[in-house]
Formats: sequence, C-alpha cells, structure tokens
Amino acid sequence: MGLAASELIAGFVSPSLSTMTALGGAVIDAVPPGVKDWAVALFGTADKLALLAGMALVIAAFAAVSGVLELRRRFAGAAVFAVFGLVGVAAVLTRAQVTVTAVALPVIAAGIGGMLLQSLIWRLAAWQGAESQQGARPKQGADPLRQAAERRSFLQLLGGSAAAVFVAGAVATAWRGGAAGVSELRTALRLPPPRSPAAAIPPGADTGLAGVDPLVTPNPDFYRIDTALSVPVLDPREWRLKVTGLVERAVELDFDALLAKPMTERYVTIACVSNEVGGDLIGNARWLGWPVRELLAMAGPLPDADMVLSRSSDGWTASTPLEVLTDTRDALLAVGMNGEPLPLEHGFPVRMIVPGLYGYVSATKWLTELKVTRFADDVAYWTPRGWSERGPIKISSRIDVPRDGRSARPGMIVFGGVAWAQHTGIAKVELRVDRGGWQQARLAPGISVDTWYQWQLGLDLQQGQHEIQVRATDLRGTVQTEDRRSVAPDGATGFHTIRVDVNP
Ligand SMILES: Nc1nc2c(c(=O)[nH]1)N[C@H]1C(S)=C(S)[C@@H](COP(=O)(O)O)O[C@H]1N2
Ligand SMILES: [Mo]
Repeated sequence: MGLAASELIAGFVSPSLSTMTALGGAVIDAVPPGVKDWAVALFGTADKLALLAGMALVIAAFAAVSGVLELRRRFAGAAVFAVFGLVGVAAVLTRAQVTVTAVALPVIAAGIGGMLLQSLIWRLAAWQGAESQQGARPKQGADPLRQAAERRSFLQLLGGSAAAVFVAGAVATAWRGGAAGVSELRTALRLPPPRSPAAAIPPGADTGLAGVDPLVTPNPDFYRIDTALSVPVLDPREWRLKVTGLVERAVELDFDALLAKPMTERYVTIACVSNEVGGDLIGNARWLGWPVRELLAMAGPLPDADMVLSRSSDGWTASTPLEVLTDTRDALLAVGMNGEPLPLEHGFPVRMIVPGLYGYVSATKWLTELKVTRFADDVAYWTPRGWSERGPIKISSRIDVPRDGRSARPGMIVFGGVAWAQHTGIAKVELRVDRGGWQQARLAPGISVDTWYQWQLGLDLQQGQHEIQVRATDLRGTVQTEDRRSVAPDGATGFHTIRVDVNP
C-alpha cells in the first residue's frame, strides 16, 4: 500500500521519480553478469517485467513477515518498514538524477506502510482479545457480537487496502506522468529533409523470401536492449547535449540547433554484443542525423584524447574510440529512424548510431553528454561488468529459412538468410550440408557496407536428417571462423547450424 501510494505520486509528477524503478535499476546495476545473462535467456525482452514482478513478490513477503513480527512484539514489524525505507533511499541515491522528491517517496512509502501495519495489528489484537475473552469464560459474558465487529473491522481495513493497491497501481501505470505530453510532442515533430540522403536500395537487395527478416526492420519490430527499467522520457524543449572533457572549448547544443544542422541519412545495421550466433538481436534501419565528427570538430578534441564516453540521461555510458567517430564513416547523432522521430524506447530525442560497433560501445540512447577522454582514464557501464572496452561487430551469418528442426520433402529446398560485416561489407556466403563441401549462395546486393545482406540457395536434399551450416566472407577476404565462442566479452563466433528432417 505504501509503495502503491508513492508510485501514484510518481505517476502524476514524473515517472523518473518511481521508487520501484530506482530499486529495480539498482538491482540491474548490482547483479553479477551471469545472473543478468540468465534472466535475459529465460525471460527475453520480458526480463524487465519479470524483475518488477519478482520485486513485488519479495516486498509482499517482507510485508507479511513484518506483520507476524509486529504481532509478537511491538515495533518489530515497524522496524522492517524503516529498513525498507532506508533501502529505498539508498537505491534512489545510486541513480543518475537524484531529486528531493525522489528521496522523499520511499520515506513516504515506508511511513504509510508502517502506519497501516499499526492500525491493522491494533484491530487484529482487538479481534483476538474478543475471541480469547470468549474462550476463557465461555459461560459468562461471551460477546459474539463484539467479536464479529472486531473481525469485520480488521478484514475491512485489510481488504480496502488491497483494493486500493490495485486501483493505485492501475492509475499509476495508465497515467505515466509527463510521458503522454512528450509522446504528443514527438508525434507532432517534423524532421528536416536530409542534405545527404541515403543510397537508394538496389533492386533485388530484398529477396522477399518468406521467413527471411525484411531488409529494413520496421520500428515496432526492432529489437530493444537497455538497462532502463522505465523508458526515460526526455522533453525535446529541455534537451541539451554537452561536449566536455579534453576539448579546446566545451560546446552545448539544444534540439532546435541540432535540427537546423545539415542532416545525413544512412542505412545502418546495428547489433547487440549479446546476440548469439543465429540470434535476432540485430536490426537494420534508415537513420537521420548530424555526423558526430562535425560536433566534435566544433569542440576541438585535444591531441591526447582517444575515446568519447557518451552518457544518457539515466547515467548509462558507452566508450567509443575517438578515431571511429571522426573517420569517414558516418557516425550520427540520430534523430530519425525509418522516416519518423526516434521512438521513445529507441532513444528519443537523440541517440548515437555508429556503423561497425556493437550497441554497448556506441549506440547510446537518450544521449545527453559526450565526454572526450582517454581509455586509460574512464570506463563505460559494461566494462567493469565483464565486457570488452572495445566492441567492433564480428562478421556473422544466419539461416532464416527453413527454421531449425523443420521437416521437408526430398528434393529442392530453398535456404535463405542474412549476413553482415559492418563497415567492411560481405563478399560471399556459403552453405554446407553434413560437413561436406561449401556451396556458394546467391548474394543479394547490399544497401551499403554498413548494412546486412540477404542471400539464398536451393539445395537438393535426400531423405534423412541433415545438418546445414552457413559462413560468410567479407570484402577484405576474412572468412567467418568456425571457432564457437560465447557472447562475452566481445561477441559470439561460430557457424549458425540448423537441422532439417527430410522424409517423403
Ligand atoms: N541509454 C542507453 N543506451 C543504450 C543502452 C542502454 O542500456 N542505455 N544499451 C545499448 C545496447 S547494449 C544496445 S545493443 C543498443 C540497442 O539499441 P535499440 O534498443 O534501439 O535496439 O542500445 C545501446 N544504447
Ligand atoms: Mo547490446
């Protein structure tokens, strides 16, 4: 009940104040990497929901225990609530933006919880008192009416509180504070046309083969990975990007100034370092933005700088080599995704998109700061958590059709999928059946070397269980390695391998 009340306040004022979000965020930052990987493997993108549900269960269990304790000994249960309030305050203090209201909310929650506990215990004691009176002196003055009244009073308060929790929870989630207003601003936003438009998609680049991921991933289907328990909601009118650190002059940019810059538009395929071989944590979009190198040129990086630590509004950070942000590739301060403003969950109003690097070292969403620094002096969010400080995307390929484990009739079966080697480009894709010789697939033209390529190949398969593997070669001649490695610390390797059952 205490938490429900505080979430309701947060819901109306600003979702970023939520104690549950702060607690969950502190849990996410604190858990050992193994636990995080396990949770993602088990719950996938529902991992955040699973965490919140788990927290609610643990908190409910603590509340129940505090009731039992309070019943045995006065203030013992209240002490549990006091500790809970302190844990809440501590969690809020670990967050990127700490405000007085954010700190006050867990205290209010603990206060309401403690008071409710007192009055519940008081009523329970009165009910038990009426009952034991009856038990002790069954024949003299037992008062079943009073007993029933005390019982009702206790159950009413308990039931009423439970109902209030559900109502408050529903209202808090439905309202989402300032989110509604920012959503409207986003929808009304008109993006400027690109000064340098994206290359046209070459004919045939999208094979259109059923079951293969579309060449350009629609925004609603684009994978989402981040540590944000509730999506940060940034008002574009208040948004500022600061360039700090080892620069000749600090620069600050607001959203209107950014939109007034000459925009570049590029197709770029971004991927998550946690993408297993054959996995779907990868997507291709048409991004619109201003090249990061132009902003850095305004600030003038000092000669000893070799890294840019980009930071989001919620304090997450990525370390990107300065060189990659200033060379000829178009690393963007992106404002548009497939012709619309960035969706809130993909970083509205501004994020970074860097061709060739995994998201965790480059694709900062809800971007607020670029600190020009050195790898020797600063570390990004994932580096102390077991991931490499640098993360170029590894060459890889995937079979999309047929799906692993499918049955098929003997004869010609069409295989299709994607391959990528961002910023180098794909030269060749090959398949082999049951570890036999490699057969070259028909490679569709790519949009650019920064995007994935589709391929397809018909194979004549006879009856039996077959194992099909795929490998890609990039335009520099590097062949994808067979060496199987897990995602940590810098990306998975190995061949995507599927089984097909061929029977008449
Ligand atoms: N602020 C912020 N930006 C972030 C992250 C994050 O946790 N917080 N995760 C990164 C990771 S690991 C990846 S793979 C990409 C995913 O971008 P998407 O969710 O738009 O697909 O965002 C990157 N940007
Ligand atoms: Mo990622």
